[in-house]
Amino acid sequence: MNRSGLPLFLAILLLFTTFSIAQNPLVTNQFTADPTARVFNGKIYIYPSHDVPCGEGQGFIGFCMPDYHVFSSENLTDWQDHGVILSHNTVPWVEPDSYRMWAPDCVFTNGKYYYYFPAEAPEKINGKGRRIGVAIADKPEGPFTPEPNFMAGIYGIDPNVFMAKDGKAYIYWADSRVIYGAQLKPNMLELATLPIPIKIKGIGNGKFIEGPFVFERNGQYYLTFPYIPETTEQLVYSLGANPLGPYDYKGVIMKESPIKCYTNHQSIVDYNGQSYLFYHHNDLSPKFDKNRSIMADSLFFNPDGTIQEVIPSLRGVGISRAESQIQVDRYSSKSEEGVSVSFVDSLNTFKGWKVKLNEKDSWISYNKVDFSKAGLKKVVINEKSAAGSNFEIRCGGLNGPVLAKVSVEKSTEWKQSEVKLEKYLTGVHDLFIVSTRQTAVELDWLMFK
Ligand code: FUB
Repeated sequence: MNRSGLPLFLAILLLFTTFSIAQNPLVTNQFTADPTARVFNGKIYIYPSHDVPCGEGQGFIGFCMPDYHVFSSENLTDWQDHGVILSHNTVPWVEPDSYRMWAPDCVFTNGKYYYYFPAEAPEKINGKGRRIGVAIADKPEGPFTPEPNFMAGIYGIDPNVFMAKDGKAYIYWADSRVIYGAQLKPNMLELATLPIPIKIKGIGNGKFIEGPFVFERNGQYYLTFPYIPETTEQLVYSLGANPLGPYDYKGVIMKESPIKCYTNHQSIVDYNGQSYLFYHHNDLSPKFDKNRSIMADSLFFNPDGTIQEVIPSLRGVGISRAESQIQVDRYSSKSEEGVSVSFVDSLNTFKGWKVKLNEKDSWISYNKVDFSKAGLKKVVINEKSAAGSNFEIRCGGLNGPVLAKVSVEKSTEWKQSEVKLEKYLTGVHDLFIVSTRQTAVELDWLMFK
């Protein structure tokens, strides 16, 4: 390629990247938050917000959110980043460089995709210009054209739009610790009713509420939202007989973040027969919780419609292809003792994690690896061990058949070793990696070929 073609080529690459990631977090090359997942045309689309590290004097209390990307996938493993769809500097009514593009949503109706996003307007009320705009597209990934002005009658953040089965559309948002709701006109751009605060009976005296997400299931309406009972946000839900309430508080969907992320933010969708919770924690930035990362885990309803608590996992929901780099540090389960996970490079967390098996018989498992590609006869492992070590890859259980016996040479540098498989597999299997020597070994990824 000649030199003049290179910048354009790179720009296109950066705009539309595809990546394969079956684990949590779902995006590891940038920070993402507030994931609203939607199913359009048989694909799952995620509309998150986008955190960036703040420059001098930028943003609001550490949040710097300049623009929005859209991600899509057909299998929850292969994702496409469709690039930036809106920025604080491209929407006519948004204050330039305000860095307050909070949690968005997108719905399909009237043959169009309506994208709702909160941002900062230059005109302030009590020092804040929290308004909600709409942008419209013919395709779920855009291009989106923003309306020239924000929506009249709404002051707040975190819009969520619920399309009821009877064709009515409702919009919800949060302001000053209250969730508001109103019906939308069929044009999807104006309120048809005056906003009302949504009544949530039995919620208690928690400190904060934001991020509404409403859906309907078996005739019941679910109002889900992040709620702070004491220190950081839990994801909770309430049930009601009408979209605008009143709702009855029902309980916790996900407890406070184990790594103390102050915010969380949820959406719940059904995709190919399974319900999923999309949420965020700050896994790629454990020391600074305003640089967040979106995650997904399976969600289950009880027969009476109540929701089972979701425990955040590293493993996530995607099926890993055996021939892809399998990030075993995002394990499904592990031995009680002897396993530790840390960043490969703590100065660049986007390089991901590694797992260390510290002693003999320590183990991790990694579920759902798809061996349907023919001819996989070897495994390549990115590994290191200062003293040298041994481990086995077993299949289906801790004491399952041995797939490979790996002997790791002494090295303080990462090395890739290639080992012949003892057994060839087809179908989807759970892997167990078990240390067979007392000395420690570190693993970054493994890949079958
Ligand atoms: O991402 C910024 C804000 O944090 C969102 O608008 C809230 O829901 C919370 O996640």
